[in-house]
Amino acid sequence: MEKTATLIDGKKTAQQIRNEIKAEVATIVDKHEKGPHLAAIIVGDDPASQTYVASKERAAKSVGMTSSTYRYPEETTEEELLSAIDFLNNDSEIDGFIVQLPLPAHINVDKVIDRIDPSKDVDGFHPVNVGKMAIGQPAYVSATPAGILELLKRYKIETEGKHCVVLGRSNIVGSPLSILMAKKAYPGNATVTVCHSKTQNLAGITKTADILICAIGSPQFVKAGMVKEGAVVIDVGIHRISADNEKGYRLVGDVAFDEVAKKAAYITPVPGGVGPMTIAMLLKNTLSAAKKEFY
Ligand code: BQF
Repeated sequence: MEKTATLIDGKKTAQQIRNEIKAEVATIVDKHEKGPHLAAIIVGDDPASQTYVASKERAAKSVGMTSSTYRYPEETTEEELLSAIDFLNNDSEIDGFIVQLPLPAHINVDKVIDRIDPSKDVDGFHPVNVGKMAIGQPAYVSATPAGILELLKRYKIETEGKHCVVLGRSNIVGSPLSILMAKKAYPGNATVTVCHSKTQNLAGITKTADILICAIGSPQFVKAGMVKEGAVVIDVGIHRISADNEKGYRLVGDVAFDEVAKKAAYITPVPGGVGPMTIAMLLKNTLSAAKKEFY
């Protein structure tokens, strides 16, 4: 028998977290007669985004939270979207809300995120929350990086002194992860390298990673030859590739799973790895919002 990596089960871990949140929500409902309320704004009809928002709504309800989704057509102007945000900022019934990304090209995403009240920014995308996270103050942390740290913690993966290579430098995943993994904390205390589209000798660097976090946005980009024997491989990618099944597609990550699993010590699958954790951590942030933990 050939050896294979231990699977880091995000689906199972996310279910555990939802159970923990559900118990806390029940306590809040007992005391205040209402649960935390998460709202979502979605603009346009991108099928993947529709799926994500539906998952978030279902997950919120599954833990006893209230969930409201506000749907706007593709042609919605930036001004209209900003007004919708003002409305939710000022609605005391809403504990936290998200604006589903990506937005249509005619809308400036930075302006939109800037408009969200930081105390309701459960996605942790507002510059105030990003800044606080960066200097170690209590803040909403972007759900995907938070979910990855939670997986490392629950699987008791050692991070101190390890070389953590982050592939990708997005505002939502790569950048915050690189900051968090370098912090004096657990998980953290790692030596962090950020790689991106201009990185020279990429495979030479990834091969030195004890922990390899793949968030480049290119399907099955990371091959076995880029991975060190015994590495921990976290796959943040999520891509629909056409397949001969009912849906007409299947999901793959940024990692060529089958070949990399033979080399890694631990690996997250796609689906069922980081994705479900992203949703669970959004609920955790919403619970924090209802408890007014940070603001
Ligand atoms: C799973 C996202 C790119 C751009 C915008 C579970 C999700 C995905 C996969 C999910 C994502 C990706 C979300 C699985 C939310 C993660 O079982 O593997 C859940 O819903 N995600 C998003 O809201 O916006 C994105 C990826």
